[in-house]
Amino acid sequence: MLDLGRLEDLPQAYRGQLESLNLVPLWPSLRSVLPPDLPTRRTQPVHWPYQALRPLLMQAGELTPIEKSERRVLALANPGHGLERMQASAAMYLGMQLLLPGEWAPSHRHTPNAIRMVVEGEGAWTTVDGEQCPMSRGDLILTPTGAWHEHGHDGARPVVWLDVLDLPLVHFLEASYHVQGQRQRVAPGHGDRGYARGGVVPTRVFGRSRKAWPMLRYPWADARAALLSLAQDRPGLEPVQVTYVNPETGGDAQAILGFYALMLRPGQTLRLPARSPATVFHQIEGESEVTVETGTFAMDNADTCCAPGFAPITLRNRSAREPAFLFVADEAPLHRKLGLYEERR
Ligand code: 1HN
Repeated sequence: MLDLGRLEDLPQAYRGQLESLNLVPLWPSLRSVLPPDLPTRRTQPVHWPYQALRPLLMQAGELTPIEKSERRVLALANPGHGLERMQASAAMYLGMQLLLPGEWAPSHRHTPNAIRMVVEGEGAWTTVDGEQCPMSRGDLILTPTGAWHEHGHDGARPVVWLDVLDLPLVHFLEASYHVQGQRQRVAPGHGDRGYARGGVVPTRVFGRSRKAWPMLRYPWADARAALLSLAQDRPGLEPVQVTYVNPETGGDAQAILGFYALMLRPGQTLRLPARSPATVFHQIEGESEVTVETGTFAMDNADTCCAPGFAPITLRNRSAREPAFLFVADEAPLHRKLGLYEERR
């Protein structure tokens, strides 16, 4: 390899002149921005066990009223990026949000895209652009860029969900901001009812839905049934996985991050190739094991973990009797759009 010159090799006076003119020599820093063969990744494999974070989230409910927090969230931060940056990977933000009975998290919209994966509790709802989406365990609810959204809770027990946003990317692009709104009027119609059956979509006399985001709620009961049916139909199929898509286009449900549900058959081990995007796993049901490079996380119900890009990942169902269900989020749509997507076997 070429032996590149160091900054210190240059005369001090010359370096001073460069600095005063906002100029920087590339060659001393070339290897750090273009390392050989493999990108430098700040993203570390991290495991956030739900049983450890839950009491602290409930304590936040006692310490901070919703009026003082707007959104009561503990961010799942990756120490590799520095905790204060509140990012799980280069493009993904994760947070656990708590809404107590009777609370209301006011309406706003913002440029980053968000999704909610419901973790526990019944009776809460999110209204997205006028569509009121009930929240039950495992449901996926989209809040695409620019969509008004607010959360309310008519149930009796705390409700918790996992937020996944592309905030780190949008913030990095200097494009992140929000707008405060009024309580929304709920409009008739539910995308998850209109699009309840795969392969047939609602049709008007002329043309299809003009909504950019026709489906906002993906009930867990439907995704789970799709996985079980796929597993039964294809006993030899190794990855039993579904992608959350826009049912009008068949493309990814959101533009930047990808969302999937994966079933591990009893006792199954699944080896995933190393891929360029970072990946997040959240245990919806059952118990599994996630091995990233050399470290292994034992995933129990509602646990979340992340893996950097370019790392081989092995998933294993720890139960020999029950299937395990994982919710998966990744940066693949972004990598594909940018032409950066890679798999290495
Ligand atoms: C946000 O708007 C929500 O609407 C949750 O529930 C988490 C994290 C960062 C920025 C905006 C929400 C968020 C957020």
